[in-house]
Amino acid sequence: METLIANDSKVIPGTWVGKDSFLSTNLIESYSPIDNSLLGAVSTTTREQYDTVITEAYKAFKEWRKIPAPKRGAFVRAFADRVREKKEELAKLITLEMGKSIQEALGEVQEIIDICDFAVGLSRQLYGLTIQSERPNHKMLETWHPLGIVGIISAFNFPMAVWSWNSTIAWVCGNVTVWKPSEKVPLCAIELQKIVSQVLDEFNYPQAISSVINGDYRVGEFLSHDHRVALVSATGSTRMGKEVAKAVSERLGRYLLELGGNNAIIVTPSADLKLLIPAVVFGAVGTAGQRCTSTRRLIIHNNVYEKVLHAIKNAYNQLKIGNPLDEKNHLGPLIDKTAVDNYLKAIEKAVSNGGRIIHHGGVLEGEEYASGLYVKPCIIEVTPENPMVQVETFAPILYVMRYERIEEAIEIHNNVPQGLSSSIMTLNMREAEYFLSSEGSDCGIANVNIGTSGAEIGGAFGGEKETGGGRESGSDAWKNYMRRQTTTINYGTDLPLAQGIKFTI
Ligand code: UN1
Repeated sequence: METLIANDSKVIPGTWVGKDSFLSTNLIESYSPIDNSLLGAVSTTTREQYDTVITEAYKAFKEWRKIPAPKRGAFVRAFADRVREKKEELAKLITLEMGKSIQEALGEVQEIIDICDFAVGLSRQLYGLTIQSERPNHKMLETWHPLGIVGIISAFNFPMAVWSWNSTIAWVCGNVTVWKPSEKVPLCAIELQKIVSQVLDEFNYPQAISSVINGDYRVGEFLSHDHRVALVSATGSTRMGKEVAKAVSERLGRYLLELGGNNAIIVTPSADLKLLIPAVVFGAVGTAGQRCTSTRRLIIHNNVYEKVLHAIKNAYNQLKIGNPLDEKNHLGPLIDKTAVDNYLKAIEKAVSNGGRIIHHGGVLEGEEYASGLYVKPCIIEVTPENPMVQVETFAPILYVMRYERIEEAIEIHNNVPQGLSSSIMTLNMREAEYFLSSEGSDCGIANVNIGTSGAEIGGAFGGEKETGGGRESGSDAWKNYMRRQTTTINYGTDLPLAQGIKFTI
C-alpha cells in the first residue's frame, strides 16, 4: 500500500515551514469517514526535517518579536479575511475529513474567524500593570514578552478551530507556531497552512512564523521533549496529556492542556423543556458525541424524570443520521473503526453494570452507511455508581440518572475525574446560584439554561482535574503565551533597599 501511494500524485508533503514543504517516505493516509474513500496520503515528519522546522522557526521568531503587536494583529486580520472568503470550502474539507455535519463545520470555521477578531483587538492591549513601590522615587511595572516557539498538538474533532485559538493568540503575542495536527485529519492542517503562508507572503513576513509537522504521537514527542519549544499546548485525551505534561515538566517547560470532558446537565423541576430538549440533544449528538464538551450525563430530578425522558426520546426519534454533507442530517459518522468499537464496548459495559437501555444504539447498515462508521445515538439509564459514568467515551452515548436533592445532584455531578463543562437547567435563582458557587460545579465552564457544548471564543476555555487545568481562547488566556517581566525603576538619586534593609559601604 505504501509504495502504491508513494508513486501516486496524491502524496502530499507533511512538513511545512511557511510555504516550503518537505516529503518523506513514511505516509499517513487520510480516509473520509463518510464513505472510507482515500482523500490523500501525507508524508510524516522526520527528525531531521523537524530540526529544520525548529531552526527556521527560531530565526523567524527573532524577526517577528520586533514587529509591533498591532501590526502582528493586522496580519491576523488579513488571515481572517481569507478564511471568510473560503468559509464554505474549508467547512467542506472539515466535513469530508472529520465527518461532522456541514452546519457544525461552518460553525467551526466561524470560530476561526471569531478568534481572529478577538486576537486583533488583543493586539492593541496585552496590558501589564504598574505597581506602587514602597521606595521613594521608584516605580514598578510589568511587561509581557513573547515566549518563542509555541508547539500546538490538536485533536481530530476540531481539526481547524483549536489550532486557531492557539495560533492567532500566540502570533499577536509575538510567538511563532509549530502545529502537529491529529494524524486522522492532516489535510485540514495543510489547507490552513497554505492560507497562512500566502498571507505571510503578502506581508513579507518570515514564512516560518507558521509551520506544520505531521505524524503520530512520536512526532508530538519531538515537541514535548524539545527545550527549544517554550510552550506545548495540547488538546486530546487525558492519557496523551499526561505524557505531554511529564515530558515538558522534565525540562521545566510550559504546557497548556485541554483534555477530556465528562459533561453533565442537571435538570431541575423548573427546567424549561423548550430550552432543555434542544440543549440536551445538540449537546449529546452534535459532532456525533465527539466534542470534548459533549453532554454525556443527565442528572434529572425525580419529579420530572419521566416527562423529561419522554420528551428527549421523542426528539431522538426525529434525528436524521447520514452523509454529513447533506444539510438535513443531524449526525454524520464516527471518526474510525476504533471509535465504533469503543462506542459498542461502552454500551455493553454500561449495561452489564446494571444500565438499562432507554433508546437503542447500534451500528447502522445499508448503502449510505457502508463505511460502517454511522451509529445510532444511545440513551442508557444508570445509577451514579455505574463505572462507565466515570469514563469519557467519544461517541453519542447519554447516561441518565435521578436525584432528589440539589446537593445530591451536585455531588453526583462532581464525582467524576474530569472537569470541563457543566450546566444546570432551572428557573430557580437559588439553585442556579448554588450551582455557580464555590460549593457547586467544579468545572472550568458552568452554564445556566444552555447546554454544555458550543462555547463562544470570548471566554477562557478549559477545565479542571483530568481536563488538565489549561485555559485557551478568550478572556486573559493570552497570558499563557507570554512571559511576565517585573521591573523596578529608580528615578531618584538614592538607593534605598526594599524591606528597609540598611547596607552601608
Ligand atoms: C473541543 O471539543 O475540543 O465549546 C472543543 C465547544 C466548541 C469547542 C469544543 N466551541 O463545543
